[in-house]
Amino acid sequence: MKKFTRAIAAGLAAMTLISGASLYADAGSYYRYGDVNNDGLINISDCTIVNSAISKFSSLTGDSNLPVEYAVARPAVYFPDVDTPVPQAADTNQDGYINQQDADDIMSYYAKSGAGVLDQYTGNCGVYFYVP
Ligand SMILES: [Ca+2]
Ligand SMILES: [Ca+2]
Repeated sequence: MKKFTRAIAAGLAAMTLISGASLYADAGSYYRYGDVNNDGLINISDCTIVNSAISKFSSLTGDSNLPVEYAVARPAVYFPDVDTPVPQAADTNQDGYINQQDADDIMSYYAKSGAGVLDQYTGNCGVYFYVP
């Protein structure tokens, strides 16, 4: 038990070091897949935001696969009602496109989270990633 506690303490210390380092480097930030509006929650709002970004791109191009770099380059076009959007967080399966699969993935995470069966969720929602 003592060993276990020590391992946790070491882990926490390491995490503190990592977050401290990124703070001083002032390079970028950590975000979570699925939390597109960056409010700390992954819920129906994020799903709605993703769906409206896809629909916007589709109305402009006829294509329902919004490339992440387009969304990053023009957040005001694809996320007009979101103060601090994180477009990269919308591509939950990390295939380079924001599309229905990602919206469904966010819904799946949200539903499983609400039902208390998050252990059955197998996607990337909730996983931290770094934006330089
Ligand atoms: Ca959110
Ligand atoms: Ca995707």
